[in-house]
Amino acid sequence: MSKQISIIGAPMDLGQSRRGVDMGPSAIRYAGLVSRLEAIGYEVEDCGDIEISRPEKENHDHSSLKNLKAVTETNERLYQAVAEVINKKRFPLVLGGDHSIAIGTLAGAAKPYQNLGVIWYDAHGDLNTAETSPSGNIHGMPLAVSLGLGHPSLTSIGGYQPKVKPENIVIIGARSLDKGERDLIRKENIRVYTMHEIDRLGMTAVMEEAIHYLKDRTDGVHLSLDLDGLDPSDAPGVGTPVLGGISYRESHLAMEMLSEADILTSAEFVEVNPILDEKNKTAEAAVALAGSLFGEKLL
Ligand code: 6HN
Ligand code: MN
Ligand code: MN
Ligand code: MN
Repeated sequence: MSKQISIIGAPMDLGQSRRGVDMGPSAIRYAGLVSRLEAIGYEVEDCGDIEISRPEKENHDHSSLKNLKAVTETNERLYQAVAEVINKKRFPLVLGGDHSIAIGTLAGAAKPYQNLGVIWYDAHGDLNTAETSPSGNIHGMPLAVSLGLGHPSLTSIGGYQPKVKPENIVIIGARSLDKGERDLIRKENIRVYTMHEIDRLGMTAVMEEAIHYLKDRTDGVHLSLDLDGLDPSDAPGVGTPVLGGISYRESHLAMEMLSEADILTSAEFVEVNPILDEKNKTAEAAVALAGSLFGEKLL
């Protein structure tokens, strides 16, 4: 992994309907992200936040997708920002924002690779399209978009598609999947470690398997960490909490194992909503997990 990290804030809340997640990057910075990474020995550059397009009052293309135009424009900018960081041979660390920003992150992160692996750490699959979505919220769609499925203005961001192949994806922590998402997972045979596998095998075995699987078939790996993958008792500041999630300790273990495996080429932390949080607990969890992910050691 590059010893130089570039942080990009993507304070967008237009991919869903609860305000406040646009303050996620601030809350994560406030919780001490930069100094935490510097203390491990990284050279850290904070690029600040990308510009977020304003939502339109009316849905001018009459699409069922909420704020499609603004989400598209914003992700085009995020794509550019991530691509620039990678061109400088630095490690892109993107702070959300709701999970719709993964569309832009992945467009940038996947570009230099033939087979980018993706670890999707999340309570949800985020594999909906306009046809299967129960909500019309684009934050429930970024993984499908990255597979080339969904609205053309989203799938074409970055000028190429798909960004990732179904066999290069591992979903960890799933416990809420919509019907269309389950159908897609079965059809494409996407590897999913639900809470059942985490309970049954334990996080150690799950991560060993996931890492081994990705190592064999990919030439880079992106971690997309949705804080709602964690249990709401450990990460209450998220817009779509689901009971029965991954614990704080299990999450640290997962990050430590990723650090040891040294396979990551990009990462993002999303869905931190300070308005719904308890004393910045979720942003603090994000920073602590980033510490483990980037190799922080107690002794
Ligand atoms: N997230 N599956 C639901 C939907 O509206 O499509 C929830 C999506 C949650 C998305 O947490 O990033
Ligand atoms: Mn109209
Ligand atoms: Mn998500
Ligand atoms: Mn989620």
